[in-house]
Amino acid sequence: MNTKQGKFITLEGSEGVGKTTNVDSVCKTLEDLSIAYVRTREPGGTPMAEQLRENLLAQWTEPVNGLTELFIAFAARLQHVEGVIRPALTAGKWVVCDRFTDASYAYQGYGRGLNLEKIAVLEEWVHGDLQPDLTLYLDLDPEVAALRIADRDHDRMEQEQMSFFHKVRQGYLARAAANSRFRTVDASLPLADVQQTVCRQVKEFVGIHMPGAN
Ligand code: Z5A
Repeated sequence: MNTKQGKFITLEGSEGVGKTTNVDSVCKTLEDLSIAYVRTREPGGTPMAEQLRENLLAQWTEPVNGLTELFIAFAARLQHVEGVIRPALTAGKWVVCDRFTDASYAYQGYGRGLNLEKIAVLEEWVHGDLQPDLTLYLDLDPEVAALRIADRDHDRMEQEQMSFFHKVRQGYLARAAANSRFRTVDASLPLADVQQTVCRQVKEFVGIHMPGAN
């Protein structure tokens, strides 16, 4: 049963769009409003889920099946939802999460071409009663995003072809168009502008759900 009291905010987008940077902005906004929150990420958020993340992103000498990626993501998610997200929300804290199930649809569904209905079955099974309340989707041309992280070491997923990341972006745009909890942010703007938009979106959301907090 879902007994959550806090609110669940997720940030989504392809690699290098600025999710981690803007999670900082969301957390700062909540702090300024004296709202208690837990910051976390996917895959990850618990010791076991972090280890599953390493498996997902590691270089392997064997081909990695998209379905294997999906099962790893959902195994990590189950640990994360039950061990961190649900307890925090039940305790009245807000949760700010860098990626969640929309990433499975975008990367494994649209990117790898897995059946979206089968992903929906896993979603229902693992956290059917628990969905984000607000999803900030940072939209950016993957070629521009790649330039932003060009000087970093690239993990297995980041070494995919550019065509893969274009499919991922199309997936996110499709989900953003279909779900009212999404707010799409133009991540091609200068960082200060993106942060201002993110901060405004969070404040608007807080204004609706905690009118006294602003
Ligand atoms: N994955 C999956 O396949 N299935 C799933 O279900 C889930 C995940 C949950 C790990 O994600 C991988 O897991 C990911 C999808 C897969 N694979 N890939 N590829 P991750 O979130 O940990 O990894 P990431 O997407 O690669 O994150 P990142 O590289 O850390 O990027 P980011 O967080 O979006 O960006 P950033 O670090 O905040 O910013 C990058 C740089 O750009 C940095 O220098 C910033 O200062 C700069 N920046 C940020 N914003 C701006 C603007 N507006 N202008 C200019 N420069 C900027």
